[in-house]
Amino acid sequence: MAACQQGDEEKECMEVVPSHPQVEYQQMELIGFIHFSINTFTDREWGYGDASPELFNPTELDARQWARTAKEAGMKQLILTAKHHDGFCLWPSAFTEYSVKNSPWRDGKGDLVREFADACHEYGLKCGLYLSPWDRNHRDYGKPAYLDYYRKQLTELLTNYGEISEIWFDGANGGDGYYGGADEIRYIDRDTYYDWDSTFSLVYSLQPDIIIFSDAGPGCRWIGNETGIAGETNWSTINKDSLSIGGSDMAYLNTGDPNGTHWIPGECDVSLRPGWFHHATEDDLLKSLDQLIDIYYGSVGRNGILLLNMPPDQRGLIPEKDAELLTSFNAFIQNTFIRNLAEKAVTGIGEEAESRQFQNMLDQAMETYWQPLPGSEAAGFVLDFPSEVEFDLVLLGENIACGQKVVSFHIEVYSEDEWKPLAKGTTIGYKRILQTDRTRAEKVKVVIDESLGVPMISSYGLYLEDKPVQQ
Ligand code: FUL
Repeated sequence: MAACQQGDEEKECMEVVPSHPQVEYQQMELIGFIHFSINTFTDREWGYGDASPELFNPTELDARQWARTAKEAGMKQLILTAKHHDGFCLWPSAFTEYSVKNSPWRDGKGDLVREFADACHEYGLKCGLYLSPWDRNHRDYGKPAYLDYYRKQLTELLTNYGEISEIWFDGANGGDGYYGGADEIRYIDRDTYYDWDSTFSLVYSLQPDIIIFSDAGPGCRWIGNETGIAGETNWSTINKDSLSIGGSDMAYLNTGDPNGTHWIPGECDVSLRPGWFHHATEDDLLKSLDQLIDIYYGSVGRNGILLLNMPPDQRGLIPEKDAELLTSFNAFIQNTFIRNLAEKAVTGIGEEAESRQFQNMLDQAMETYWQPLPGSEAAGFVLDFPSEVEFDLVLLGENIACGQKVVSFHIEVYSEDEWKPLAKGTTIGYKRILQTDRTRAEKVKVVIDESLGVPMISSYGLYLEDKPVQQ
């Protein structure tokens, strides 16, 4: 049982509900990924673990440029690959020589995790770190001794850099590698080797409010693909026992489960470029603005968090073209969602209680919401406009602090003296955006067709897309 805020009262909920950090996490909507490491200099995606630290030598590295770019893109958090699968550490870990301390960058005195964390905090961004469980450099990988090493590294990262809001545990595990010169293939039993429960306890003891990402949560879950697209049906609830890190069913991760035992919202990761690391050969292969907009509707617009990767180049800077694309993406979001056309409506329903409820959906607060009045027959509401309204996006959101309830809904519009169906959807969750044909209507009706318990709709909007005209 958990406590959830309902209006001014706090009530006990029987449902599966998010923790307070999980609500805050979801409210960020858009966050950024920084893949940067020795791979940036060897032009690889997965380093083997044997590249010399001498190769790591960014000439103009500026973590503040990363943070500024993220801020201008509307992101609320950045996550850095402190250690990718090759094992190279971006901070001078006391437990390995395979790190920035043996590189020419800043004469071996640099600490990129420090510069990154400071830049995030300076720009008001939350700070997250990626520490790959698979380590192709370490001689003990695959043996119990490696776990001790891994946890010591986690302790360094979660103790020395202020507040860390998310830790990323990747599912790629085991295979060939350098492994201290052994040069061999090592497989691990992904269900037992890492003893994740002990690692999670350590993480929470060091950073109690942190969000732990993995295929299996517990803070948030992988959405099951690397294209940034959540299922059209996307529950934040899922059965934890059906998941395993590196081995979960991807279709299940993509949709979640209405009967899920735990609240583990989906995080949708995708890169601006074909690869996760920067490769000069991909400089002309950036996603288009239209593709990014589709990803936004498929992630944030389907109750997900969008984790967008923007890899710095060998200078240590996010390329100008990538930064410009991100700025245009943010301008699209801001310009489209700045004007909620639903505000023009006079509610069709006369009762004061109901019109107050309508206002609850227009304010920015998630804790205030519309729900069917006791005794009302249909779970739905009608907006009546003084003159026809024109829109092509419908936005709905639930008060997820009290769980996710809506199973299906549909929209109807009234024009030329008749009601016509416009669109339908399944789950809503924190935010659901439906794209529709450009539509003019005098009245718009939202009907909740099926719900697990009484729905609590906390946001409602009608918008017209503001896409720049393509040259
Ligand atoms: C994957 C990794 O193997 C990729 O290199 C990348 O870091 C991506 C975000 O996660 O599983």
